[in-house]
Amino acid sequence: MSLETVRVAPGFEKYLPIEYQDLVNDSQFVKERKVSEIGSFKELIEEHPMCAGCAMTLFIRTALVGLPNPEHTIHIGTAGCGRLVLTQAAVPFIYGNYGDTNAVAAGLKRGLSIRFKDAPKDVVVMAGDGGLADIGFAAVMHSWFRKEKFTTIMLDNEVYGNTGGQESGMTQKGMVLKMAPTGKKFEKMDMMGLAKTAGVAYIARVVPTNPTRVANTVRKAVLIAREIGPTYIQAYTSCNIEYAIPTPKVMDDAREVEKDRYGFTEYLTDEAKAYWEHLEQERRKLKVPAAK
Ligand SMILES: Cc1ncc(C[n+]2csc(CCOP(=O)(O)OP(=O)(O)O)c2C)c(N)n1
Ligand code: SF4
Repeated sequence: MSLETVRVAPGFEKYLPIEYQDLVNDSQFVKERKVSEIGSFKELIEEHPMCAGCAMTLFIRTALVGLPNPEHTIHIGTAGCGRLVLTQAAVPFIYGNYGDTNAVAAGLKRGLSIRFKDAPKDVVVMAGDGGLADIGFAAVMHSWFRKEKFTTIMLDNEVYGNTGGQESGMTQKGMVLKMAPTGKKFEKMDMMGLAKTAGVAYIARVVPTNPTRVANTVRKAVLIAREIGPTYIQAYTSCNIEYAIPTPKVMDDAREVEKDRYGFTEYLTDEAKAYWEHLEQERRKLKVPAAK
């Protein structure tokens, strides 16, 4: 949880793997990074076993750049494609059973707040639409109603990708999938609306067509969760395998979906808005440029 706890004795640093040296000397652990700098610093994730062209990977890669304090962040994930990337990142990861990510995150966040009163520890759940809107639905809703202070990010590929194409509550009505051969009979769940009803402090919907926006949204969500209450990001992260999107067309699909039905939206409660304005003022005073 802290570089200090794994700091090697002076003089021995040079014997550690180059990956470790880069991480402690030239990554987000040392200073805040911008999406536009990707390629010129050591990223928290560099390798993964996801399908070629998977938009979920692009989303997670840029989302990680937005973490305000990765050294003191814990990710909670579960079965589903996203954990294949998250488990490779230089951020501690806890594998919740499928369906209980938000219960695990709530307990963890509360424990961390007691143990580290003066040092904020950020907890971020990243899981699929099946994991959050279907099997984990109750735990998600209760973490929101109870105002648990962590961020939930839904990797919404509108299908159970990892298990071969079952419909989820987030699949669009009428969609035919390998394991929904007669087409989905119900509407896509309105998780944004449910988040609002539950009093979630910051809610955003994004598509990874604009990586800077993804990183900024994650930063905002994590900072607001730290101080105010639960935050929720719903990210369209198409499954090119189950939706048969040719790899070179993945971003075309993302742009079309964004234009048609998944435009960037954000909502803040009054309390979250006031807190965010305060943070922005402080940032301006310190003359720290906004991330780009
Ligand atoms: C309690 C439980 N039920 C079912 C499964 C099997 N399972 C593993 S991944 C998965 C679907 C994942 O879909 P989603 O959460 O939408 O993530 P994606 O793979 O699409 O990213 C299921 C049903 C499981 N691991 N645990
Ligand atoms: S199955 Fe779909 S969501 Fe999973 S890694 Fe492949 S393209 Fe991505």
